[in-house]
Amino acid sequence: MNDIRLPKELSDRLDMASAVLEQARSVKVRVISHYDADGISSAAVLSIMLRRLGLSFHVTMAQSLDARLLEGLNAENGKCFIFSDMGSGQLELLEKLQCDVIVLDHHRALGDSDRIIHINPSMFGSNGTTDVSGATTCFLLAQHIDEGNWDAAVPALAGAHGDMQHLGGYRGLNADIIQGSMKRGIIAERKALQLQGETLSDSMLNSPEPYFRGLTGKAEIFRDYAGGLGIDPDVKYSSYSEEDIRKVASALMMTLASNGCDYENVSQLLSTQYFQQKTGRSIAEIASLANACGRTGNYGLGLAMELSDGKAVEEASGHRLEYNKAVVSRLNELEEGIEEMNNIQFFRSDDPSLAGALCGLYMAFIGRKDRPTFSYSLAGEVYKVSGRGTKSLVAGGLDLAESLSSSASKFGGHGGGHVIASGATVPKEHLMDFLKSVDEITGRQIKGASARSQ
Ligand SMILES: [Mn+2]
Repeated sequence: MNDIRLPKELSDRLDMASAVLEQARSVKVRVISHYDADGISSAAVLSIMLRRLGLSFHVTMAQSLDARLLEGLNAENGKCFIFSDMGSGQLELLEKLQCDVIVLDHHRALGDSDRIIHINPSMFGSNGTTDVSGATTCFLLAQHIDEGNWDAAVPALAGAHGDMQHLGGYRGLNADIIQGSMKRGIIAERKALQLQGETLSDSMLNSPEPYFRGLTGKAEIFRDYAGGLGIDPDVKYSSYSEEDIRKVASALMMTLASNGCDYENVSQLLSTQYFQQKTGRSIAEIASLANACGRTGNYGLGLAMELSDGKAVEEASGHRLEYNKAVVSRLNELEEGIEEMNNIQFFRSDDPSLAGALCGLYMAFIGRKDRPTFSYSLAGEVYKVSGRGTKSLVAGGLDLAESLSSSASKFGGHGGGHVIASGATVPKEHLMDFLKSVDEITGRQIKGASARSQ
């Protein structure tokens, strides 16, 4: 069964990777993956694949690939390295490793390499932001090696979900994986309320996604709102009638729409969801637990939770609740307003581990929609900056990967990522100059596009 049609060049590279792994019997395979939900899910896909190949391996999650990490890796002799959900931007650095290196990534590739088996579908016609994630790229290799690895489609899709690629329905290679796994009875689809937690109170008081401006985390106001709907907020969703579901969904969608949220985020509330047949677990739930594990530094637990539905799930849920409460309380503060320039909005985040998530949630649910959002956190001598846009801003010309990387390089930093979500590191004395440059480039991108379309 050939459900995933791949360009010849990409499938040639998958052949090369599978040949390298064939030869890896005598060495230990070292997996280095990004620490977010997609990266943890990538590691889960690779674990399933490597286990089935009977190879011994060791997984590490990393926040970024830098020279120091590479130095440590180089000291480990005679290994085969796999980098997942990262690496395409650091090929030159990875070329220094004295052994076989496979990169499985979907971030914008800065060049290519003869030394490295560089697998990135975005170089061969797929859109790395919407069509394929790190974990679904890993899955391409897994299913290429063994049809039996189709069970790894569950963590693969959780990774795509973690990178927000489910919004508006899965596309491209992700959609092929959905179709292939439904055909094999690995997942099933069903229309359901997309709310975290078991009751409306859980969802509205302790969950930052979706975030309802003016309601989320605000117990008294929320109770009045629920009273107005005629819904007991402490009744479990599982005992809702069809009519309850419709009533709650339409009220919440109206609230999101009146907060200016994109249609995509609004319609997501009552939408098709995918469930693992064997366990009944939803892809969205796995993604959200993986995200919380990544954000709280519980990487090993995140991986264990993806690979089994036992005690790890319970423990991960506890970390998620703590994490969610911290995010909701910070978003409540940000509702009061953040700083702006002509074309961007931005805020300081004292907790770097929350910065990217806050930035994305602020952009999607709280802030102005006519400009991208940035957060900055001090980390030693540098500021780490996260940027998030919306699909309509991207359609209007926004390219955060370009604005962040070119602005950062002007001031001795570096940056990159996706058009819609990107990051940069900037020496601390240059933060404001950097933001001014991003503001200017953003203005050009957005206005340039509207001038072209006139
Ligand atoms: Mn990713």
